[in-house]
Amino acid sequence: MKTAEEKLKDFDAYIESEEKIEPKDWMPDEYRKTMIRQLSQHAHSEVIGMQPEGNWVLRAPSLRAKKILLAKIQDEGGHGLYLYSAAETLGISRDEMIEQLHSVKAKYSSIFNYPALTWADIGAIGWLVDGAAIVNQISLQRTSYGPYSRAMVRICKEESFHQRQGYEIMTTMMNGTAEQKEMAQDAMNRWWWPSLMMFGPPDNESAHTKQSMQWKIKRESNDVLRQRFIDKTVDQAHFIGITVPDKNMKFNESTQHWEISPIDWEEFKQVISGNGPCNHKRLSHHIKVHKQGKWVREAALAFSKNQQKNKATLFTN
Ligand code: FAQ
Repeated sequence: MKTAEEKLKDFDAYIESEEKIEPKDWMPDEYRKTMIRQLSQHAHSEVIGMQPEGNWVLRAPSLRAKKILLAKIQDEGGHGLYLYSAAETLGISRDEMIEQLHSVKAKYSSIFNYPALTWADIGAIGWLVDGAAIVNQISLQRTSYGPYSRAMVRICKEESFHQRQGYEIMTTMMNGTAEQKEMAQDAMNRWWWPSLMMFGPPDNESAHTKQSMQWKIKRESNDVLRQRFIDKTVDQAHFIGITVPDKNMKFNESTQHWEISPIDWEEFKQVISGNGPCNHKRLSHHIKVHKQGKWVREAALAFSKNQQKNKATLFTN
């Protein structure tokens, strides 16, 4: 029988050899805890993220735009479901995760505490928010937990369509009337900084990065991913003639990176402590709808129990 120390040594060696950890494998409690925290936060973000966009389904400017937006929102719900299922393989139930969300013990992404005020915000969410999400998630395809890594592969395929639909909206508006250009710029001004905050605090203040990178849960640090997103997105902004709201931003020829002004981390802290513009609205809506959906969950459960009973009778007869 191996000691805890020996098990940990084997686990570390296994991670080092780029093998995936699977649900029934032994893992340190802290690894399990971190994985549950990140997976459940990620799942909650996908589901809460449906709210700002859902607000625009009935006001989409054309049938084409409405169909695309509906498909995107539905995808986000699906991502939430894969991620809740992946988290459940670690021994936590969906009900527990939802309870932690409702009692503010679990977080969801800071970005979804901002309002979607105009149609251009739908463009900005797709371009910037999905754009940031995809940079993070491409890296997470190589995460060490098997079910998370596999969910990420599928999610990334869909996110790339989401990013393109947002960029298409922004491109169309930037080629439109003066008012449309103004709306697109206004959305850019409001979503740029919050989308940079999505990557989390700077590396030197990030509580979990060091251990998560040792365990290959995170493959790259918050700052590295944030910089990758900045470099990609600034070029895309220039291409459609939209201004990045950062007067001091400059291109560093020697590093080949765009350097930005300092991020307002106080705003980030406020938002993740429940004081963002929409925290209360997002959570209370989720709680209300979850209560309203109780009968659906019960009916689905009763149906599936009935199916199982019928199957059992079929095999015993
Ligand atoms: N918001 O030590 P770190 C999407 C917290 S999906 C809120 O750096 P970590 C799709 C962090 O939890 C977007 N809290 O933490 C879509 C920790 O607090 P805790 C979601 C944040 O975990 C698009 C503390 O700060 N994506 O957008 C945030 O190592 C459009 C210290 O931070 C994911 O969740 C934040 N932004 O790194 C849907 C990706 N950042 O838990 C609909 C998976 C940090 O100790 C429409 N997650 N915190 O109380 C990750 O990659 C990581 O968890 C990070 C944070 C990078 C987010």
